[in-house]
Amino acid sequence: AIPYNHKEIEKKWTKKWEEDPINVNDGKKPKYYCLDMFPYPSGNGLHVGHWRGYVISDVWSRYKMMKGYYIIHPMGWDAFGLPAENYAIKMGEHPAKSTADNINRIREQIKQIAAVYDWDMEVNTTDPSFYKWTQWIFVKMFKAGLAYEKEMPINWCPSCKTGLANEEVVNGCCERCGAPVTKKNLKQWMLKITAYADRLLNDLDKLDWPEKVKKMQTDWIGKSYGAEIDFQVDGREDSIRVYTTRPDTLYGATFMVLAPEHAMAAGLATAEQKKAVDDYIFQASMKSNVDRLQDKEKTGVFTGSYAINPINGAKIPIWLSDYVLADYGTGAIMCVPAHDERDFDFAKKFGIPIIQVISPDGKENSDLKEAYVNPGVMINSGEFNGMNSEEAKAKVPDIMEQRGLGKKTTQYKLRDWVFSRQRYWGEPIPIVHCEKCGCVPVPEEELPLLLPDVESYQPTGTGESPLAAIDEWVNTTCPVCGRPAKRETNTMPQWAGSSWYFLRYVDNKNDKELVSKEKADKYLPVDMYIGGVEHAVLHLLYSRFYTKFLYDIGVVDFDEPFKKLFNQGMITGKNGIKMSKSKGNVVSPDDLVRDYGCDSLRMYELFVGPPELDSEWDERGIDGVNRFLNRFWNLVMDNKDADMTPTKEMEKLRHKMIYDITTRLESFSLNTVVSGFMEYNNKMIDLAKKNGGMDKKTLETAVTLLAPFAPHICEELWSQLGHETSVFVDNTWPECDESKMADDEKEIAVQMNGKTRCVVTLPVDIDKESALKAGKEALGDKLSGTIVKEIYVPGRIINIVVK
Ligand code: ANZ
Ligand code: ZN
Repeated sequence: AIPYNHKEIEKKWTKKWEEDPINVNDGKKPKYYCLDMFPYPSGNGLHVGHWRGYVISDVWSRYKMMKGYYIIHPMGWDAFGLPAENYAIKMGEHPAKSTADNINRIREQIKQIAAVYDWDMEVNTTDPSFYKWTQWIFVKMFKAGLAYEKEMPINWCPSCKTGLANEEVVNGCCERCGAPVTKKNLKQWMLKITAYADRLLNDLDKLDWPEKVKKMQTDWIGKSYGAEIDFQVDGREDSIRVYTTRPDTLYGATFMVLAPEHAMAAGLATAEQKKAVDDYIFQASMKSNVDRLQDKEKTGVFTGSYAINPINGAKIPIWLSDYVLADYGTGAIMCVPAHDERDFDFAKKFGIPIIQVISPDGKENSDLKEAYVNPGVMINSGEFNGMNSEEAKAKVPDIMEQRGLGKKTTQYKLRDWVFSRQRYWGEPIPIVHCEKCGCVPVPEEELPLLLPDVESYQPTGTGESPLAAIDEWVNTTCPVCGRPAKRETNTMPQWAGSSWYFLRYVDNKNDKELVSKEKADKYLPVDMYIGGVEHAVLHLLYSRFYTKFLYDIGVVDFDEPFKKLFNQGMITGKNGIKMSKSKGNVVSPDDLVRDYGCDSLRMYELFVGPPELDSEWDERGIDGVNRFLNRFWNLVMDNKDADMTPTKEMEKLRHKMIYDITTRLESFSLNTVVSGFMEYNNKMIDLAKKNGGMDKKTLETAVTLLAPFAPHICEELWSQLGHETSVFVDNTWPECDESKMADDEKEIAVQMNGKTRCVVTLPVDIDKESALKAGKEALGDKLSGTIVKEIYVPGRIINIVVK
């Protein structure tokens, strides 16, 4: 037979697919949108690690295609932003040129993967026809009050010379370059993502995403509940309202403290305490807030009055102290010395009782050396005893609310998004500053506001972008009043384009709308999104925010962009070290494609390990995959004309193979799909040997199942099997008949008086009488004495009881 020649085959089918695309939209098929996180066109090109995600998404796309879907499977470029600009500066080239060169090179490299991308849908975030809409969204947000300017100390990377969003600071360092981040006071454009905090949190429930990513977003949004609780003053009608983030500790409140400026402070003083209280209030008024918070030694004065703890009726002393600020919360607090450091110090100093109400192990510590601030088990807390403190934290405010003694409060960790970058290579923020009219958006019909050409695109480090140096660009007229005005010179962060690019693919040439209603309804949203986990709180949160905004203004009809998410693990170099040019451990796919072929590399990318985990690249392994493809090739070629009727064994193997491959594929266990193919290939080779051939249906089934993984070789074998059309067209994913998978014979233990003596192989549907007869025959000479009972447990045991 002809040997497997990957070079010829791959060349032949690449050409055929180009002439005759396999993913056709006939208008009748349902759509399936499978999206890759689009790459930065960096100067380093693709390595075998980049391949992995693209292979996973392509296998999934082809599988869905064979299940009858029209696939939306696009590719594009996230080309603005720091990496591209830093690269351009390093190479001494204009970023526009180096970006375009990189895109052209990487596009060719991606084509080697043979993924079914629809290149007609390509987008590039730096293309004016694309960033016109990035700017348009900003203008819409501005008009909706969601984009605003604010002077504030922001995260500043001294090395990248630009401001950063909170999400871009990792452990105090710049997410891009690793330099320690400092603070800088600058006027910033902010996006009010906090207005969407609740929706971003609640709608996570709708998503079929890895729990790990949902948890990261939940923690980042960081919604927490506190409470305001009323404490009645003992012997009086009025009460003092406190603000607390720890309502779970209410049983442990052994005193109260009011800020000296609190409106009720002076009035709480009893006759004996009046002088001391007035003195303290006067002294406190001389100190600044900063001094007050930094004072190590706590000071304070007892008012002489008491309050009633609303949960247990305890009478607790009311103090004044300057560690409570007047302008935060309600200016009054309940003090829980066992669980708050400041309260602990205060209680120790003034001899106030300390009652522990939360314990790590449920046991009380009679000699607390410091406040225990962590969650734990409730103790000394009446009806809450034994409960987890986090649960009590939610319950106490409810109870207070029901009794009319307070209310729940909410706060978030999420902050508004710092959206200005003091860099050249980004979308200009389409705002004009007018002395009379303030911030005026560039009129929508004048978009895109083109990024002007500059001579020097190096960051200035002054807090202004290089655009500020181009007078003829900066100086303009106000779109409202026509007077001289100045353009905003900051640019948008890299995340601006990537927050919505997936919407544009399906209508990338539309110059009237971001995406037409018709196309959005037909092809969006994304059904499956595949990419690395490193984007969990940046891109994946921003995209959800943008989509919700576009939903609110009626651009799209859905408010979540990505129904399902799969995060692939990284391919690393030896010892788990990340592949990078600087470490010199980058493995290029080019040589591997040349030596083994695209199909072998695709399968090996999946074979290296579970797709969701990081896997070390070991180049030698690709041999094994290549050998498998050779053996499979020979099996099909040797038997394609055998004209065999399938034996029962062949039938069974075929259905089991469909079942195993499909269930493993459905659960994304792609490495075990590849090993499954290897096992079934060996079984088929054995069967063919035993029977002098292999039936055509089994061979066709195997070729069909393997096609999403190794498309070229399967196309060739499919045509060798006599088909005129592609294995992906007019062919469907095989169905498995589970009844045909069942074994029709089974091994059954034969016992005498309950002890196993031998084993017989019997048909599964054998009747009782024949089973017992076969069992007795199998026992033969071992059977002695008089039979008193004969037992048959179908499919399991035969037991002959003798005396
Ligand atoms: C009881 C309690 C028990 C508290 C416990 C903490 C730990 P953040 O997270 O910063 O909002 N607090 C409230 N208002 C204050 C004010 N005006 N000046 C000084 N401290 C004030 O902190 C809220 C917590 O700080 C509140 O929760 C309150 O003390 C205190 F084991 O209430 B806590
Ligand atoms: Zn104006």
